[in-house]
Amino acid sequence: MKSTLGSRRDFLQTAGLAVGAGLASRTLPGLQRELAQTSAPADYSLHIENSAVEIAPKRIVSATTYNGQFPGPLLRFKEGQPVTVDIFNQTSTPEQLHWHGQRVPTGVDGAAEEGTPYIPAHGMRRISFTPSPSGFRFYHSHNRAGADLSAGQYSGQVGPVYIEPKSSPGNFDQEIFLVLKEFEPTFSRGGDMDMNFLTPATRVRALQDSGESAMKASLRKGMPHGFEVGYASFTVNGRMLGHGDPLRVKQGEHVLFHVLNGSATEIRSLALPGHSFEVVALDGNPVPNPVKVPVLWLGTAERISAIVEMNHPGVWILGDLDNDDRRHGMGIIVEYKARRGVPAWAAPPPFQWSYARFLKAGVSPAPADETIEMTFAKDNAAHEGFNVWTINGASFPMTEGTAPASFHLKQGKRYRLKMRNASDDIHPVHLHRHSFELTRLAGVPMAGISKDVVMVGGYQEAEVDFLADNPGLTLFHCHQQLHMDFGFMTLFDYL
Ligand SMILES: [Cu+2]
Repeated sequence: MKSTLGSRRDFLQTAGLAVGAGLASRTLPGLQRELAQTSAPADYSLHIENSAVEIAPKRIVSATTYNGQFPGPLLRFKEGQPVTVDIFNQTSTPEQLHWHGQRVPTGVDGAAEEGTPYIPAHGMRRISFTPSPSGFRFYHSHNRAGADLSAGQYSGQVGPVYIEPKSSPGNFDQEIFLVLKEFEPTFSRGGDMDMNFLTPATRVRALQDSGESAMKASLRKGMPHGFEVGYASFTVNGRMLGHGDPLRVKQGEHVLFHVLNGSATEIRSLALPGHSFEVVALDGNPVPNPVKVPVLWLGTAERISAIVEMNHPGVWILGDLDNDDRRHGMGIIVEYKARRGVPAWAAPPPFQWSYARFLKAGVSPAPADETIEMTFAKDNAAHEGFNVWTINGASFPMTEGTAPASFHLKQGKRYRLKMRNASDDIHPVHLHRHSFELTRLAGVPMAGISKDVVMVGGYQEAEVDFLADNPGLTLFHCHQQLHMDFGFMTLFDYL
């Protein structure tokens, strides 16, 4: 069994001595002073820095990265085994590093809204926490980007985390991490989100009427469509299709792929001609019913772990279904041993994504103690040309600071979040520091699927349940950077 991050990076665990050595070579007095106060070396160290990233030969983008590379180093933790991480910020902007999908306290979660201290510009923070739950997680910047397309998750601040379970994760011959990410963002007018891939597609009439009348009223006033973001280049593990090392496989091998959509704003899909993916985990959490699918579909920040049996020898493109995005780099070559030739692509048979494929029939969720209702709405182009987003009529302040919590939890209670999307956009909705169970999507009841991001389709309703078991301020937001930065956030607190 070998483990690779794509094909070109070994995971990095900085030895204690290297922290000191690394520092000695830097002339940042503040860092040295602060490190001198810390006694033992940290288990891991991450350096936030501005770097050149070569996404294809002679195609170099400038990005903020972790440890000078994209994606950031794969961090392998052990479930329940405490770790310390030194985070050095070598940029001139205070930073937040968020441990997405982990059950951690507010002081280390990495969200200013929850009160996590910033990693100061040209400074550092040492944090300690106990990684959990096991499975595929990730880390990323939680800075607000606003109108700055070099900030937040638009740049290179994304890296994978794998928390090894106490029990065996299953049988496979090779484990491959894939981080999907676009570069060179630009603003455009009007939406291009294709959500026809998500089923069921049932829309709620009342939500549609309200969203469409708001949009018509805005356009009638002469407002343009709000800004959206597009990209010039697309990468898998930081390389455009055809420009990194291929993934090398052997016939008969079972390859476990851990796929992360590290995009700031986009939905991604992935297919490998002639092969199918047995989905074993969503957002790092094992699914009740692992089944084979021809296509993976991931909203922003979603993860899928899937096993592929390599039973169709050749040289193939593992790539996005979107022809344009794939031609601009969103793919990676899979090469069977002793096979040569031009990598082949073939569109998969028609397919639609549904979370319900991975649940066991006839299971119903536990009853909730309380239901919290939320309605999401869009105020077209309302803030300097950007759409403003509201939850129950209120948008989160656009300040990079905190705000009073809007929802109040009692520890130990099970809550049902009933979300109603009165916009035509699809939203990757994320809850910090807790996992949730999908309990109803577009009218279909379900149970047993645990996630930390759920795609809520345009004019659809979704329900998720979570246990209030991790006290402290808890951020809830849409993970689409343009949406979260312009109001689509709220806070829970514990009473
Ligand atoms: Cu959104």
